[in-house]
Amino acid sequence: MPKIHEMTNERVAFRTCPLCEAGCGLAITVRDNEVTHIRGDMQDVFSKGFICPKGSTLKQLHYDPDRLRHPLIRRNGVHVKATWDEAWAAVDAGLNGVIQKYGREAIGTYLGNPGAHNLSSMTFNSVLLKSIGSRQRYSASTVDQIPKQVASGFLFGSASTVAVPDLDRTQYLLILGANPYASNGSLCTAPDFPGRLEALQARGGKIVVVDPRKSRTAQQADEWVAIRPGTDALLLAAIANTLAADGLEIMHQRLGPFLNGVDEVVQALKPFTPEAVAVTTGIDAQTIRRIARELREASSSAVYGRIGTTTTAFGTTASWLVDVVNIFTGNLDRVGGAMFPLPVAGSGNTRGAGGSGKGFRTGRGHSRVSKYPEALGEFPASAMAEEISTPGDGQVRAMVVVGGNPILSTPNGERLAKAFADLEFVLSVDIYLNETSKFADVILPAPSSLQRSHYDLALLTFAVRNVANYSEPVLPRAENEPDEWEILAKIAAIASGLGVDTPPSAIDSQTIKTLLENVSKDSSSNIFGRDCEELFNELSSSGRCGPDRILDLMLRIGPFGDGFGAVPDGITLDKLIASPHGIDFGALEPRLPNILRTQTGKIELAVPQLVDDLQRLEVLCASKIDSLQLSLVGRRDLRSNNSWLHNIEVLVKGKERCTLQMHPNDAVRLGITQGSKVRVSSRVGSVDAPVEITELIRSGVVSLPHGWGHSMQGTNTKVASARAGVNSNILTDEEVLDPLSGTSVLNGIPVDVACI
Ligand SMILES: Nc1nc2c(c(=O)[nH]1)N[C@H]1C(S)=C(S)[C@@H](COP(=O)(O)OP(=O)(O)OC[C@H]3O[C@@H](n4cnc5c(=O)[nH]c(N)nc54)[C@H](O)[C@@H]3O)O[C@H]1N2
Ligand SMILES: Nc1nc2c(c(=O)[nH]1)N[C@H]1C(S)=C(S)[C@@H](COP(=O)(O)OP(=O)(O)OC[C@H]3O[C@@H](n4cnc5c(=O)[nH]c(N)nc54)[C@H](O)[C@@H]3O)O[C@H]1N2
Ligand code: SF4
Ligand SMILES: [Mo]
Repeated sequence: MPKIHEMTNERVAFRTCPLCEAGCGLAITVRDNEVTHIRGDMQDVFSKGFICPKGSTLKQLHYDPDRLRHPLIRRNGVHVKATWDEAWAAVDAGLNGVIQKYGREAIGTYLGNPGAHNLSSMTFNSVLLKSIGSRQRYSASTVDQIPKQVASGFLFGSASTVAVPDLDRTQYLLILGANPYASNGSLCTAPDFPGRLEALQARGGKIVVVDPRKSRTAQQADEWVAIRPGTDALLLAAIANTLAADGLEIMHQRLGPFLNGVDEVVQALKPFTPEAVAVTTGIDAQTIRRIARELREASSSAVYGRIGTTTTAFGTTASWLVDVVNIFTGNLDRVGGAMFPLPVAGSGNTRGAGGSGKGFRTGRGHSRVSKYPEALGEFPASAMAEEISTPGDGQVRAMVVVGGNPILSTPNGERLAKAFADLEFVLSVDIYLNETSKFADVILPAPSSLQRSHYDLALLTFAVRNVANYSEPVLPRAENEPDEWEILAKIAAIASGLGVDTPPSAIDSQTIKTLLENVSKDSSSNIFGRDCEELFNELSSSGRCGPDRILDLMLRIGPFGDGFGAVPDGITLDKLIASPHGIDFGALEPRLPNILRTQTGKIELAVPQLVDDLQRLEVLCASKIDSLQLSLVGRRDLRSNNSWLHNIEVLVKGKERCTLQMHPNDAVRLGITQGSKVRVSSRVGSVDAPVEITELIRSGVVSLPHGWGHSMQGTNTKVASARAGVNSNILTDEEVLDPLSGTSVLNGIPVDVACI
């Protein structure tokens, strides 16, 4: 419980920061229910006091006058305040109106990034999707990490089984397309990622960073490899090719019994010699060979790829090859290598008997217009605009957007904005009136993150230690202000036809009862055969409901859980609450073969989709390079977070961040001078941005961050609009995707730059 100093009515509450994947512990001082300051929680078992400049701004975010506290309804083109009853009536009329006219397929959904950091969304988004009952599902995944999940799904049998670098113990780390000094890490949950990298170097280890930009991480690294954008799959193929040519004895010794398809992959990688890929990647053959040998000879090594590898035309293949290299060096599932977390709650790979399973598939359906295959139950975000604009059966006529800003976050923002303007009904669950929610007929405001409980159900499944950390709400909600899960449950009730008067609690009880029934039927579960009614009563006896009750269940049936008494010293939510700085369940341990869910019970190295894609990769390898063609990549800034922290003055003040970085050679060639404004044009659009000439980027490459472009009419984010920047996704092309995962190509966009 928060510590209360009775005399001053001051308390310190502990809470995990929900802004990025690092999940740092915060110590929040509250006086008379007002937050006075926020600092790092020195006792947090994982972050140990570390925070970045964003962590303390949960306070500014909470008090931001532009943050929505009431529903808004659009009347005659203008958003006006509404009561919750009015808003629910409008949601009912809007959603059910479209369902009656066109059927359920006419309702599309976009689930945005903050949902991955939000216990309400993690427990109720799936309920919402089910009740809407449409296959028109979109999310931030297809502009982000889904290639890694598809590759992992094929290899290990489950898309949640992602190997993470064992940061605290590895002696050699090859990072491709990630800049944790800015992002604080992704698909590798590690608070104070920079500190962990510095510790790696301090213990004599080596870090190599592959990035077209000399990012802050590349500057700190022992070596920077300035790759040509979009060619990481080639580099990785050549590293794997070298390892295979040198001999795979260590791999066979350590991983032999778990592997299927090694020979096939080795054969398919034959064309990708270091010499063959050198020109296209821009990396000489000698360097590639040396890195391959360093990876093999290091006492432990791990390869880690992120946004710069996933959001490219070969995102899935590059992600697969990351693990092929980890396997070929014998470092998969090994201390100091790439390891599998054992999540305390909520992971698909801790359920069931383990060792084998149903395996993983994509393409269980195709999108209506471009016939893109489904992956993880969704279609590419890039297909949203055409699905909205193309007439015919199944055309999307309404969108439900939860915590997302796709107009700024997904390709061809201008086309998508036009499509959104044409929709018959848009519902947004958001905290701002911004570039996407401005299209909404109804905006339902989620409470501030300080007003709700927190547990990182998603991100802790990718953590470099097995950790659990729960936070209680720091501040109370206003009377009648629903929690976000209640909003989601109520939309679910309305969409499933239960009527606008159905209370969220009805959906909640049904959800947890279904969960209990499913788990108690699983013979490998620690509550197999138990009486569901009894367990339901036990879970509810504390008065708990909603996400907290679901979390309690997930903890108790998890690998460290108490199994409702079956394991007396096991974990429960009560025990976690009694440890406000979190509980550390230790360093990662090997999990093969139990973690596998492939049909064969082996790691499937040579899944046909992946091996076949190497032919497409050969075409890239042979493609002619136009040395005058500039290539656009993105970047992140420590003081920004995707599209939505730009309304916080302390984060955006100072030098302009939305600049086009360019190498001096290119600037001279194009007659461009420092600070001048240039027009950047691609196949789909153009934007004007100030130039920042810097040696910290490979020549031929330019970089613009995403998430900016706050100058649209009809929004209400005053601070952000005053420093609007430009939307880099006006330049990204919705027609260019990674075919295996449907992920948009956000890096390596051909662009022209000219003075204006
Ligand atoms: N060009 C380019 N584009 C990119 C990327 C890139 O690298 N380059 N990165 C991509 C990646 S990795 C991602 S994850 C996406 C992110 O893109 P989105 O999924 O669109 O997410 P955000 O931009 O973070 O927008 C979050 C929205 O949620 C709202 N919000 C914030 N907190 C809450 C909350 O607690 N509840 C609710 N309901 N709403 C909330 C915000 O106001 C905002 O409208 O962008 C992608 N787009
Ligand atoms: N401060 C801050 N932190 C964030 C976010 C944020 O917006 N701001 N967003 C969060 C989210 S949603 C995510 S998904 C993570 C992402 O976390 P990271 O993946 O670490 O994201 P970035 O910092 O964009 O780093 C990507 C790097 O890839 C490089 N790159 C671009 N193209 C290529 C290429 O073709 N090959 C290679 N090898 N490199 C390339 C870019 O120059 C850049 O340095 O960050 C999270 N954390
Ligand atoms: S690194 Fe991420 S989790 Fe930690 S304080 Fe900063 S924004 Fe929050
Ligand atoms: Mo992301």
